[in-house]
Formats: sequence, structure tokens, C-alpha cells
Amino acid sequence: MKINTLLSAAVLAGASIGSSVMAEEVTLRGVSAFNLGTTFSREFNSFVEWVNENGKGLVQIQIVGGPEAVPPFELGNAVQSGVVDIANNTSAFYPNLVPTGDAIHLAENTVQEQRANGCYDVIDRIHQEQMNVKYLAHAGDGMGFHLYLTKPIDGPDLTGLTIRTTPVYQAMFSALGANLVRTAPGEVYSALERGAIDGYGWPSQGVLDLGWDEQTKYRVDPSFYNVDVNLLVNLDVWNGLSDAQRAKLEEGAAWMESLNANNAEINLVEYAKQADAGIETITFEGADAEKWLNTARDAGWAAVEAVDAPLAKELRACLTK
Ligand code: 173
Repeated sequence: MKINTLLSAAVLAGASIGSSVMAEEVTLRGVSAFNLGTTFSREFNSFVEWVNENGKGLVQIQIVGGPEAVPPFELGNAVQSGVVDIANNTSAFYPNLVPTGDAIHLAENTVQEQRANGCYDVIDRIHQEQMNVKYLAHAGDGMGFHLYLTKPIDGPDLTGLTIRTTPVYQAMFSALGANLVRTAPGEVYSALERGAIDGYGWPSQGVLDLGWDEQTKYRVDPSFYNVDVNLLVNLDVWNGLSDAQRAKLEEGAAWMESLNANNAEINLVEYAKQADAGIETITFEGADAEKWLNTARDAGWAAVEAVDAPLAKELRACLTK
């Protein structure tokens, strides 16, 4: 009797230890909103390499593709529904799902600071509640956005210009008088070539990736905002992982976020490449620079406030200095 009880206890203990030690390795299917091999898939790719190296036997990621696999403006829905397990995406491509996501690019602090002051938790919570995703990691800190043009301007007045936009630039450029056309990155080259647009909003990095330098004459400085490119994990998938699998992904996320510190240096390399490609710089100074940056900030926050004033207030308090 005693022996039997001991034996079965041992078997049960063994079985349960065995099952936790030998938990199945999980492979997540990932898609990027940006072409693989280009700037805004860079950190995602590094993250996947890190996980596949450090998560052996636990968790792996298979990159399924880029915008050719899932159109960029549909990727948010795909990770929400679980068609995709993990997405590399910017909040500007899923405003339908997280309408206050625009606040993320208005941040004046880093994701490390946001993790320390609780702002990361607020952004994660709204992603979980509104989009059914875990906001796992954030790339883009230290990189701003610019206006790029095919014709010169002599001040912060965009009246009469037709500019390619996403929600990032919408409030600012329309406050400065531009006509706006919203397109995915994949349509920018042909819109420039056809003369359908006089310019486009884009970060400091990546202009040469898809050959836009051939169609671009000017970059307007200074840059504004802070790029956000985020790793989002379907929440049902996230909740179905073991503690060890989640911890490994979070370790990789922190490692990926540490790469943001490289952006200041990469920006300078990119500006040099743009100059070599013949892109001239139009630099606003004094009152013009002030109007440019104040309009960016004020119109940007007004747009978030119009969506959800209390949440905008909460986010502004922890995203700005
Ligand atoms: O211009 C864009 O397509 C855009 O909004 C964006 C956001 C983050 C990184 C790159 C582009």
C-alpha cells in the first residue's frame, strides 16, 4: 500500500517535472509591415535572430514575410485575429484599432524611461484592451521624421503642396496648409514618379531603401517626433505561452530596445548618404523652426486629445518632459 502510494506520487511528480522541462518548443509566425532587408525591419530581424539563438528548445520565430505577405495597413487586423502571431508594425498603420497610438510618436523620452515611469504599461494596456495584442517591444527612439520634397519651400507653409502622409504627419502638415494623400510606403516611388505628390513624410533613415532618392530633391530640417516601430504579439498566443517563454521574449525585447541607442549615429550616416545622392537640405531656423516644431507638437497632441482627452492627458504626462 505504502509503496504503491509512494510510487504513484513519484510517477506523478516525475510526469509533472518532465512535462514542464520538456514543454514543446513554440514557433511564432512573424510578419513585418516593412520590406524585409530594409531599415524598419532591421531591429525586428535582429530580435528574431536573438530569439532563435537564445530561445532554442523554448521559443523560435519564423519570419513569414513583409508587405507582400500582408498589406501594411491590414497587418494590425492580422495580428489582432491571430492570422499572424507577431507583427513588426508602426502605430500609424493601425489607427483604426488603437486611435490614440499617435501619442507614441509624440514621446520625448525613451522606451527605457517609459518602462521605468509606468508609461509603457499604459501603452501596453491600451494595446491589450483595444487590439488584443501584447505591446512587446519598441524600436525607433532617437530617430525623427522629416518632410522630403521635389520642389523647394522657403518657410513652414505647405499651402498648394500635395504631400504623401500617414497619421504621423497628418495633423501637422494639414495645419500648415498641405493637401494630403495617404499611402503605404510601397506606393511612394510611383506617386513621386508620376508627379502625383510634391513630397512625403518619412523618418531620417530609409529614404534610399526603395530608391526614393532618385525622385527627391530636398529634405526639410529640423526633424520632428520620435519614430515608433513596435513588436506586437497576438494576446491569446502571448497568454498561451509558458512563463519561461514569455520571459525569454521579454529579455529579447529589452536587448532589441538597447539597440535604439545606435540611432543617433546611424542618422548621421543616412544624412551623408542622402547628400551623396543629391538631396539638398532646407533648414528652418529661428521663428520658422519654432513654428515648424510647435505646430508638430501642438497639432499632434490636439489630434490625440480629440480622440480621448483623459487618455491623452495621461499619456502626455508620462511621454513628455
Ligand atoms: O511614413 C510612414 O509610412 C510612417 O508613418 C512610418 C512610421 C514609422 C517608420 C517608418 C514610417
